[in-house]
Amino acid sequence: MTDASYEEIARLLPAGPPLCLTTHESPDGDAIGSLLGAGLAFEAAGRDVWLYLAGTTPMPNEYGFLPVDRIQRELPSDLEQREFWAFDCGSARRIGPDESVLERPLRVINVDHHHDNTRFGELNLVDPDAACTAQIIERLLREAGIAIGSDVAEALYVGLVTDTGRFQYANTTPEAFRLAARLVDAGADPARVFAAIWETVPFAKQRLLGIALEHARLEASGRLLVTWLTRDDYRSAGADEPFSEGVVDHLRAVEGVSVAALVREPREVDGPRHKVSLRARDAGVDVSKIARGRGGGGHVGAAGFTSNETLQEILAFLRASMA
Ligand SMILES: [Mn+2]
Repeated sequence: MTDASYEEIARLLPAGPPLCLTTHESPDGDAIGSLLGAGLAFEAAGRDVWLYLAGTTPMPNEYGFLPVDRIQRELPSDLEQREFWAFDCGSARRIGPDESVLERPLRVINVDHHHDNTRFGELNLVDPDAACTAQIIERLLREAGIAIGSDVAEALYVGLVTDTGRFQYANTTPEAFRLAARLVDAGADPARVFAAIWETVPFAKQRLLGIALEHARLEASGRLLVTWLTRDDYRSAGADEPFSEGVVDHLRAVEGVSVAALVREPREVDGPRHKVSLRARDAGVDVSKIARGRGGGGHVGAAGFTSNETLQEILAFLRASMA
């Protein structure tokens, strides 16, 4: 368990053993963009690359314009001969339910920007100042002298534009804008990315949002806005599991709210009973701390946890966390 520098990790890139790259379950734009951006760049540099995502949850359809068909849902049969790189995973649990996977590869390299990263790799490059994991990857590629093609640039741009809330969140630093400029120079198309991600919303996803807004209620004197989605809600909206991504951001926009929470039933009946997403708006509340109180984690402003508690028990916990 060592903290590595950019230079040390960049040195591993030009040549080495076959790789298995992965990211977290229920992947967001930074997860998918980082996995594909790194995968395509490493491959173009001559590396043997297997891209892996645990679980069977369908990929969010808004990222379908990226080459997501490159991502395998099974581990490679020769995992023992591969180096395993995890992107955007704050802990080993984020990779998937079976943490013993990490015992099989040659070694594990953990590349992430979550401030509460557990350093589960043999080498850990954790940069909480990076707006997104894609930013860390772009810097690694530059330091390794690996050129960024337009496919890589567009995947990394997706990580940047989604994790910064389209350049609106507090992590939108001058470096985030400089990175955007470099990626657009390298061939990323912001208008195409915007249209693909934000103007292709399935009607069922808007219906699910409608149900979530209808359930929403203010707690803790209006500082907490919480809602929930059951499996029946997904069914009645005709929605797939990833369709709830973004719901919690709509809640956060409500006047006076400092924490927004979505409690939802996952599709798999054999897993945890609930998944909880948290967003904070004011700097005074660290939602990753609330999430850690139930074994989860994340960023100060965006975090989550899974729970076997009932909805009522989770609501009571969240209310108490706001006290
Ligand atoms: Mn991220």
